[in-house]
Amino acid sequence: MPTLPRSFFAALAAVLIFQSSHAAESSSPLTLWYRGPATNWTGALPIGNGRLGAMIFGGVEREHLQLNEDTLWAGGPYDPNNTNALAALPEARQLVFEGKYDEAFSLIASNMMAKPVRQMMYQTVGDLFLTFPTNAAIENYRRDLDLDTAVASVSYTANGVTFKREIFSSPVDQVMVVRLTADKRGQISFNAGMNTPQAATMNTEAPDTLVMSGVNGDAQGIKGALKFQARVRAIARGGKTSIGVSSLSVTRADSVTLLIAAATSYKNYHDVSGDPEAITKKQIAEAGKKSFASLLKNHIAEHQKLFRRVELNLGETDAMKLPTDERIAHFADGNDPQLAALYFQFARYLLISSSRPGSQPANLQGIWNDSMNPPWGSKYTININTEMNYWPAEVANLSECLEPLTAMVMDLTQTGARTAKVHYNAGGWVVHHNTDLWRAAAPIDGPNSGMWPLGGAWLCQNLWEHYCFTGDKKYLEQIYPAMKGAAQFFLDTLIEEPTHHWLVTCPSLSPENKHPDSNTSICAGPTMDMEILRDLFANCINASEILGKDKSFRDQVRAARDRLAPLQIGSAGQLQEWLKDWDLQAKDLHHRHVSHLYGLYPSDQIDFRTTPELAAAVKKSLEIRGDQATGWATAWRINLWARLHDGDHAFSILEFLLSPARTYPDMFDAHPPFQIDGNFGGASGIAEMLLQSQAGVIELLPALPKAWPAGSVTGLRARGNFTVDIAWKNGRLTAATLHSPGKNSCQVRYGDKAVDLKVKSGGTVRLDGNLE
Ligand code: FUC
Repeated sequence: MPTLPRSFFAALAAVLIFQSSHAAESSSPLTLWYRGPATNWTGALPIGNGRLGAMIFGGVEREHLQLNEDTLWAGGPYDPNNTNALAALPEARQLVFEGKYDEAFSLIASNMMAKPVRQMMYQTVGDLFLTFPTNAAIENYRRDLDLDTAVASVSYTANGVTFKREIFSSPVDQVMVVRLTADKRGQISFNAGMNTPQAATMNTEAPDTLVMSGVNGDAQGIKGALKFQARVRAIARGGKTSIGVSSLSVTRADSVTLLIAAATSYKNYHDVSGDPEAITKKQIAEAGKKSFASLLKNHIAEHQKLFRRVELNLGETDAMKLPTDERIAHFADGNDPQLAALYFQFARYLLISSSRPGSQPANLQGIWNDSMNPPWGSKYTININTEMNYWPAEVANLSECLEPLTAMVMDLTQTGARTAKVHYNAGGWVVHHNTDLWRAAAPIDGPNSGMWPLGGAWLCQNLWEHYCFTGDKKYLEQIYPAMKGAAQFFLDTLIEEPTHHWLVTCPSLSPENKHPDSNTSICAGPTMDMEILRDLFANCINASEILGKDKSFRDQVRAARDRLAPLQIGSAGQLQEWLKDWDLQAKDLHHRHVSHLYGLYPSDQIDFRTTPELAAAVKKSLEIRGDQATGWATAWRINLWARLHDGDHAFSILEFLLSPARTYPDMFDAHPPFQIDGNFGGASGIAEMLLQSQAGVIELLPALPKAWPAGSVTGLRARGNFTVDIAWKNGRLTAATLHSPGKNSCQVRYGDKAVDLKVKSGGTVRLDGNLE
């Protein structure tokens, strides 16, 4: 047992006991449910196993599953680097330092952007339609998604027969499963067919299989290089199964299990030699050997291993009896605290379903996209969006879900090394504000968003956080070369600005915000760049010390860190977004990006207690920016207000995020349009209200809003390898439990009381609410 100060034992009786409130009841609090089929895509319900996903519409006469596979993107391996860029770099820098921003913009636009100037997009596989011969009156329709089992269901009664569909995407068997049953025999009849906007052919294979075989398309002059295949096999009990040229029908079966597989020839960003036919055939054959019951059991067990780690109870009211879309419409009226808990758990469900070891990272839409040309290509935008996708990964106890992001960063160290060389003649590696399946790293779209070389450095921060939460030294060894390479690029490219002789990035920008001195965002040394580099450099110094290597590199990094431009407070008392005090004259005072506030969240350079002046400046900046923005930008503001310890303000922004303006009926975040980052940022915001662990302190209920007077949470994670359970009543902490697997220590804080804990060996420490 760990040693505790005596005061902690005073009221040790208050032990937390949490009942599993979400067992298998039909209307469990962890269920999204609806009284009718989805009328459009953002009403349909998402399932996924990290890689293979579907949106389920739940129609009675026609079921529609819109299908995705996370490696089906346009194009093929390509090198977007622009060999003209390097020659233009010195002049671009000089123009920026002379304040000739518009001229710098033109030079960058014509010489320094990627070729092609846009990246490849993520695309749909297509659709599976099941058409049922129903024209009877329907009763008792219900469509739902149980987050605890990761199973979507549809049920209704027609002609006195109750029909049920259960649908899931199994991370174990790598297929999607649709189970159709009825409470009377011989009632299941349907036709199945697939559609796709891709270049593909539809075939059947006797006796029971539909096959879609296709190739992906060209984009921006980059040739499509992927083959893909989707297969649907019907396994019926009773009745008759037959195939046509491109469709399949089942008549009068007692029950049917459909197995759906999809794969592409993508192996990695430079190898597309996979065999999707062999892969999907094998997946269907293997799954076909198992009973539905065992497929379901495997699926649920694997899902719950991750999902059940965290339970959140914010209070329950009668509003829970309403369908989810009605609850979203009324959340801002108050009195539905459980909807915030459901939103939090939905984000955890989405991360588990869109990012598992071996899959691609969650993109702008996770893995769910019905288009060939989705908004922003449904890519990886890394000037906020992809990083935000992973904000809840550690605190919400889904550490494993980070693995695809780590793997992508490892790829980017290779493609980004070439971009560093070609565009900057620098060592290390660099990625600008976007990347795609092919790990393109050069600046895209246009100078105002693309000329930002910090994307890779920011991604390294997500990886470093994984180490901070887990203390996993092996992982640190794995990612250290990526961190070092990211830092090396900046050691080679930081440049002294003429006024104060600080080291700055140039050319760069404060993500997507135009400054007043021109019609562009191009500038030198924006605050966010300095903050990200201060973190990256500090992490490299720490890591090299922990791993006992690279002393001279460490010294170089330390020297550069000391010369970065400092944080500055501007004339309105705000945290300056740029080197110059431009904030109040900026083109858009309410701009969605709050990049310069990175220092407060996700970073801990600015802290409510240790740097109160800077925290006050952040507050001022937030007040100027306003509370309402796009989905992800609204979510970011929640995290920031939570870090300012203003729970009521954070909650009022959450009310907006959880309103129909920013949340679709299926609970997907509305940028608008749909973008998944808001779901993830919203969830991390809720966690930040209940638990924070930056700056070496574990803080309990730092920003508890009045709207959640009583509740409990178990299984949240804190930096330093702690798992934390907290309970509260009447707005006051009643008890907390900290678990740690090994020798450990930390400072725990609640309000203005703090205490140091020393954990001699792994175990559990229970605290009551009276920290003294
Ligand atoms: C950034 C944001 C946009 C959008 C896009 C995908 O560029 O500024 O709002 O989220 O990414």
